Amino acid sequence: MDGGGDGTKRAIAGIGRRLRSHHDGTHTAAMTYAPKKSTKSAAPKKPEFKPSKALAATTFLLSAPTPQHLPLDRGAEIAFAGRSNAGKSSALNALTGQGALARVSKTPGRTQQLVVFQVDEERRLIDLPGYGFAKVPGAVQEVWHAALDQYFRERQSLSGLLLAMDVRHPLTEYDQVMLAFARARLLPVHILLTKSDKLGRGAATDVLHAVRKGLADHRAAASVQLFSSTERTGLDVATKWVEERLGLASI
Ligand SMILES: Nc1nc2c(ncn2[C@@H]2O[C@H](COP(=O)(O)OP(=O)(O)OP(=O)(O)O)[C@@H](O)[C@H]2O)c(=O)[nH]1
Ligand SMILES: [Mg+2]
Repeated sequence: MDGGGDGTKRAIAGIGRRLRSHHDGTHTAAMTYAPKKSTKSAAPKKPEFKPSKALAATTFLLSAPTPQHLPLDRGAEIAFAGRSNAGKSSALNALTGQGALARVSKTPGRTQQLVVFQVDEERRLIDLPGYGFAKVPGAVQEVWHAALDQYFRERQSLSGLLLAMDVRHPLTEYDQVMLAFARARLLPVHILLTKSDKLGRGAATDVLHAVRKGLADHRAAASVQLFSSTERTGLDVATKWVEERLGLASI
């Protein structure tokens, strides 16, 4: 069985390679990544986290099957995007301090619509369906990509993209498509390297640095952090970013 160390080296080599291949217009398969050895004793204690008052007030508003069904395009919203099963809905729940606000599932591809949560009358969080799930039929994926494309091009109130990537599978081909969408409209991006509890601290930090370097090498402007919904780590930094993008920081 592979240990975390070998897996990390392979992963880091893969990040540069995949960013290069994306720029060449060629595509490579998503890498797989070895889980950490089960050295449970190294697990850090769960830090105390109190969600911000504003985010704690978030409520479910509606599920939109297409961008046309979204609420009025005014105020500010943050989209939570990422590969299927990356931990988008879990991150949304962790940030709002509400365990069951967005639906979390072991079955990839569960969030099928644009699920809208209202922070207040002028601010929203949008839980987007995950992409890249092989069992979703090609035709459905195409419709979905067209919808995403439209959403990113036309949505004026979209103020930031929170991109969730499993720390064991960062910067997949679809993630790079999302980064390209964001770059095309100069949309600020913050990357959560999710499920960081699945790797040892050293291995997770190596991935963090490699992703940062990979993005810088390709002038893809995005902030990046390690994040774990289950261990509740990285929540302060992520909250700050969300609040700044929603214009809540100075309130
Ligand atoms: N260990 C660990 N598991 C997590 C974490 N975050 C999410 N998970 C698990 O990963 C699975 C998928 O989580 P979701 O939050 O539903 O992922 P999603 O990106 O919203 O998935 P889709 O809506 O299907 O695209 C669930 O079984 C979660 O419990 C984390 O930080 N650590
Ligand atoms: Mg989801």
